[in-house]
Amino acid sequence: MKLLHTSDWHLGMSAQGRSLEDDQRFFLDAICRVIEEERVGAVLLAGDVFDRAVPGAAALRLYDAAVTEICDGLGVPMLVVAGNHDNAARLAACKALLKKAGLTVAGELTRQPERAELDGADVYLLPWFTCEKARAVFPERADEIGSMEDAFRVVLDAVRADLIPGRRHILLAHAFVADAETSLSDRAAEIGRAAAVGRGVFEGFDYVALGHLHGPQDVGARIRYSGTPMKYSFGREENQVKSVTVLDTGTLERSIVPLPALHERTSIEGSFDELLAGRGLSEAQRRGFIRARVTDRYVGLEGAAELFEVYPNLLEYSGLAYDSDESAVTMTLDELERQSSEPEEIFRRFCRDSVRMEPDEHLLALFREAQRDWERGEQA
Ligand SMILES: [Mn+2]
Repeated sequence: MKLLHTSDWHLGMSAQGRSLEDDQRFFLDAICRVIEEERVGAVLLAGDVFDRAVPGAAALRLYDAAVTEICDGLGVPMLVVAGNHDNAARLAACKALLKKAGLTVAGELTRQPERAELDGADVYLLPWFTCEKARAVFPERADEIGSMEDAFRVVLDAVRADLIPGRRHILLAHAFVADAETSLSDRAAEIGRAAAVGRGVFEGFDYVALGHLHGPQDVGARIRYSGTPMKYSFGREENQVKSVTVLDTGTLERSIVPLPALHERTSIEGSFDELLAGRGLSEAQRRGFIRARVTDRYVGLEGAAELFEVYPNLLEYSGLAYDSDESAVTMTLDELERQSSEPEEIFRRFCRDSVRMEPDEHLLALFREAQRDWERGEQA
């Protein structure tokens, strides 16, 4: 049987205030096509289904549509564990009913994790948990639990004691394994380095399907992060090929199936004019999510508007600081006072010195309008 391993959907995540709903629907559709084309027998979702504990309506609609299509439309069972971004109780609501419909959800840690018996393979569902939770669930071994590593050993000892010989043993979990590579969007992971566990805790399993880290990677011969289905940050994630992992439970061979993206993610850097020329980028990159760093001037709203003309999905931009050392004001107070009868000239000098650009007619018109408003206010 083939299992599709995915994780960290982060439904409801936005990018700089911009909804990613279309992007997320795009990868969900792509995952459904992989399930059909690869004749997948079950889908494993390793946590961080949602981006927040209380997902918004749009995120819930995406989840609803995706699991309905997978479990009901395609008739493929789905196994889901809660991640640290999910609210365990909410995710596992109506779990007994959902299980009958093909959706098995593990929300909170229990003494004996849920086992899903598939054709020739047993999948154990281990949701994200804390040391505190592990101590509460295993009070008789609470003294042994001083770190996440200890907690995993205790929790997985209980699973190992229950493995059925002759079957494939697959673990579905949300965890931070030490020495794995992190991305900018692994917010919780970066902060929680102390919560990392060694790969040794997973002894005894034929395959460990992990979620938590956003870059697809193996962290051992049988331990893998599928990574997110889309790029959620600039930087390291820009160069990752996002994918799902398809595991054959008979041969334990895996194939990595790349997922298409609605928007590429690209960081660009150069002078304002260079960036406006947009050279060196493919059309898909130019129309994708862009982080622009302007090296020769301040980028105000005017400059941003020009960049948006070239990069319709510009998410972040930065330029020289408005009040950086490099943009020292060259006018003394005396000079200012002498010139105070000519506000427009002061404004021009301000633009040249602080913002390093000559104000164009449009900007000057706005300045005059503001000046008129101010004068009217003074008289009133
Ligand atoms: Mn995550």
